[in-house]
Amino acid sequence: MKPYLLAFALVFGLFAPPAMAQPAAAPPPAAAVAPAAPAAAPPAEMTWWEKEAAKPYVYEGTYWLPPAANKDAKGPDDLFIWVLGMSAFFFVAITACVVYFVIKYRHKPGRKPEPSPSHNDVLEITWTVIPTIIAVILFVYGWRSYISLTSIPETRPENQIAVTAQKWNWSFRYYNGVEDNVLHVPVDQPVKLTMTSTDVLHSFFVPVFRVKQDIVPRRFTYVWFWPTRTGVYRLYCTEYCGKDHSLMKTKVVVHSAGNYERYLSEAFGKQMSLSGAALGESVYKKKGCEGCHTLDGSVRLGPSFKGVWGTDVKLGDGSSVKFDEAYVRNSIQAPQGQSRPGFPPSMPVIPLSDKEIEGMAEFIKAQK
Ligand code: HEC
Ligand SMILES: [Cu+2]
Repeated sequence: MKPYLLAFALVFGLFAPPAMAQPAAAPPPAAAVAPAAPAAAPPAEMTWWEKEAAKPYVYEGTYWLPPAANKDAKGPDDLFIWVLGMSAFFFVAITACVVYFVIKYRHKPGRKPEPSPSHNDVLEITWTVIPTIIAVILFVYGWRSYISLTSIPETRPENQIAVTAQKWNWSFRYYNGVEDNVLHVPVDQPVKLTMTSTDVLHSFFVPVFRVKQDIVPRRFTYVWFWPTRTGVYRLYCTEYCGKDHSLMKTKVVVHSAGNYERYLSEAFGKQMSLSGAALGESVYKKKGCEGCHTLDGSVRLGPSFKGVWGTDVKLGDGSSVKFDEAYVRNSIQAPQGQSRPGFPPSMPVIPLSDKEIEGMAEFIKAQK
């Protein structure tokens, strides 16, 4: 670490407030007595696991990493403290020597500079042997935690979760077909993630678990952890993956014993019961369409779905086509087949079932 960064870390790390300041409560509106605006449509009923995920984070942000909630986090934590402590020690020691020598040997009238010694065996052996020992200790520590991070224990099928990262969305798929944007895991059991990307490099990072792993298109990478505490924690993408990289974040919900199984079976029931526009909406949110297609008319990577149903769509080859069920199906199954001018050919092939495609068409039809 560069000395100035370390100084920064020490100053801000030690004096940062324990939690990010919450915005002050908004003052009551001046026209509090005026009749309330017409109430918006009541929000759809939340399931218990959605309410669980909507709870506040167990740890709010500070400069430091939050306390670990993974059985295997001691290695990386010890190493971090070691490196930080050593950097702090050498930073202070070297700076003190520099200041001392600058003052002691400064130029004075009548004092002649002395030639530097050309050779000093004791000194040279010392400054080779001590750093070598330090480097070897760090290597052994690092190697040990690397081995444990990459030795994935046997887990039951329920705890093996498939992760798809895409611009700019996370999708978690469980063994029974349940899909979610929030990662649900059980406490006190090893969990294994098998991850891939549909587009560019992404990276999975959950600070409380102290695990970070790149996600690579057309390849699978793995990560595992053993949650030790229930609650809601942050999950980030830590690979710069384009314009909305900073929004590519979600949550991990660590469930207490039994609740995870309840989530799997009830979410499965809910998913199977969806059809039509409700299924389309769920696909829109869970399969990453939301990352590129808005519902409010604004353009992200792809065209918005607002008010497009039944219109004539101008295609790149000059022809035009009606926005109907067939166009939706073609756009999803062969995204580059009927491409539109002004949009990059960046729509990925996202496999959807016939029922999901029909639901998607219903959902787009409903965006007036
Ligand atoms: C990475 C960005 C991206 C994602 C994710 C994405 N799309 Fe697209 N989509 C595009 C782009 C860009 C176009 C327009 C270019 C083209 O037609 O080839 C498009 C076009 C479409 C069209 C035609 C719309 C029109 O106005 O012409 C439909 C329908 C569509 N996408 C549906 C979906 C669905 C459903 C999903 C989710 C399962 C999805 N898209 C996910 C980028 C994306
Ligand atoms: Cu990303």
